[in-house]
Amino acid sequence: MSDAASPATNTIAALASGRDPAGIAVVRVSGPQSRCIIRALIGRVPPARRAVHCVLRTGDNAVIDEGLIIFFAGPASFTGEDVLEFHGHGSPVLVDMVLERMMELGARPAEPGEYSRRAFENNRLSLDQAEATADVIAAESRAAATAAMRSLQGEFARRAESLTTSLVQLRALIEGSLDFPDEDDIDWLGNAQVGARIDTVQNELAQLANEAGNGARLQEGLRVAILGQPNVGKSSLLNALSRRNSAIVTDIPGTTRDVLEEQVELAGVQITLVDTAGLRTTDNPIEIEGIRRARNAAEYANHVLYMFDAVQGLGSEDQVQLDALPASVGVTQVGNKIDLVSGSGPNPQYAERAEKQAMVEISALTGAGIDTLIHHLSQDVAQGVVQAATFSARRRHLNALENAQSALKQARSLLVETGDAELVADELTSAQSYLSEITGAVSPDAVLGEIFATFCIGK
Ligand SMILES: Nc1nc2c(ncn2[C@@H]2O[C@H](COP(=O)(O)OP(=O)(O)OP(=O)(O)O)[C@@H](O)[C@H]2O)c(=O)[nH]1
Ligand SMILES: [Mg+2]
Repeated sequence: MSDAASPATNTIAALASGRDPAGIAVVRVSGPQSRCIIRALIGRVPPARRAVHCVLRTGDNAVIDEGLIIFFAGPASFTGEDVLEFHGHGSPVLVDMVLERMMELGARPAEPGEYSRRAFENNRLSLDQAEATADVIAAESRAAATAAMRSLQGEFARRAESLTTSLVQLRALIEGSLDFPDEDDIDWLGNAQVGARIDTVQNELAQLANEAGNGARLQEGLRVAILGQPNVGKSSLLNALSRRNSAIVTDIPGTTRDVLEEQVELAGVQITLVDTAGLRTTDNPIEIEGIRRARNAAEYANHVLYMFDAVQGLGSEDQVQLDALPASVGVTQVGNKIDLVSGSGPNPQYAERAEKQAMVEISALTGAGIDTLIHHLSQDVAQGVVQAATFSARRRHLNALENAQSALKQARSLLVETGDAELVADELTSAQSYLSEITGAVSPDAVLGEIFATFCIGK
C-alpha cells in the first residue's frame, strides 16, 4: 500500500474477474467517486443493487462495451464504500478500454488486496476473514476451499473472539482484587478458582490451536517426505505415486542428491510428495549435503513414508534412522520390492512393527500394493486433516495462538509461584492481544500492508 495515509479517499478500479477471455468480465469501482462515475456513464444513479442494462461509451460517445451495471451504496457493499460493478464482455481488450474510461472519470488502478483492505478497515470483514477470501480464491482442493469458506463466514473469528471474552472476564476478576490496596495477592479470590479458569481457557486455546493447525495444513497442503536408505526405491515410489518419471532411478546407491517435489491430490487434499537422498554414512560431500536436506525435509513434513528393502527386512540401521525422525511427524513404514520376496505371507517382523506404526508392502516396480498405499495416505493421513479442519488458517494465526498459549502458561506459573495479581493480569493482557492479532483488532499498519500485498489485484 503505497498511499496508506489516505487510501479511503481514493476511488479505485480493477478487473474483479479472471484475466483470460471469458463470457463475462466484471470491472469493479470502489470509493467516493463511484456515484459521479456511474452518473457520467449512464446519466443517472440507478437504485442500489439493481442490475441496469447499459452501453458504455468513451468521452467522444464511441461505444466501448455493452452490459449490466450495478450500484451498491455504502456501507452496504463489499468494501463498505460506494461501489459500482460493470459486467461486460470477457474480452481482455475491452476490459482495458473500460478500465481506461473509469480512470478518465476519476478512478485510479487498485493495488493488490486494496478492496479487501478497505472491507477490513470499514469493519465489513475481520482480518482472518479477509485472508480467507484470498484463501478461497487460491484453494487448490475442494477441502481447502470449503474450510476457507467457513473462515470467511466467521467461524475462526467467532472462536477467537469467544476466547478473548473469557480472558477479559478472567482479567476483570483478577484486576478487581487490585482495587483493594490492602491485599497484595489474590488469595482472597481463591487462587485455585483463578487457576481453574486459566486451565479452562488454556484447554480451549489448545483445541483452537489444534484445529487451526489442521486448517493451515489443508491450506498449505500436506508435505509427505519419502525417506530411507539408498537404493530402497524412494525415487521409484515418487514416480509411481505422481505418475510421472520426474526422478532419476538407477541401481546405483546414492542416485538422488537433491530434494525433489511432486504434487498429487488425494481425498481432496493437496499433497506435496518429497523424494530425498538415501540416508547413510558417506564421505561424499555432495551426498552429505543431500542427506542433510533429506533430514530437513523430514522436519518440515507432516508425514514420512519410511522405505526399506523388503528382501532384507527392516534392519538396525533403519531403526536408527526411524528413531532420529522428529517425534511430531507421523510415519508409515513402506516395505518395497515385494516382487523379489519369495514365499507368501508377511515376514513376522513386519507384523510386529505394524502394531506400532502403519506398515504397507509394495513393489514400486510392478505397482503391487500402490493402491493400498494410496488408500492409506488418503484415508488415514489426508482424510484425518480434512475431518479435523473446521476452518482455514494461516501460519500467522498459528504463531499468534502459540504466543497466546505461552502467555497463559506464564500466567499459570506466576499464579502458583508468586500469587501476584498484577503479574498474572499482565500475562492475560498479552495473551489477549495475541488473540486479537487473528481478527486484526490490534494490527500495526506494516503487518496489514504485508498481508494485503500478497492478495491479487481486484480482490
Ligand atoms: N525389483 C524391484 N526393483 C525396484 C523396485 N523399486 C525400485 N527398484 C529398483 O531399485 C533401484 C533403486 O531405485 P531408486 O528408486 O533409484 O531408489 P532410491 O531409494 O531412490 O535410491 P537413492 O536415490 O540412491 O537413495 C533401481 O534399480 C530400481 O529399478 C521394486 O519394487 N522392485
Ligand atoms: Mg532416489
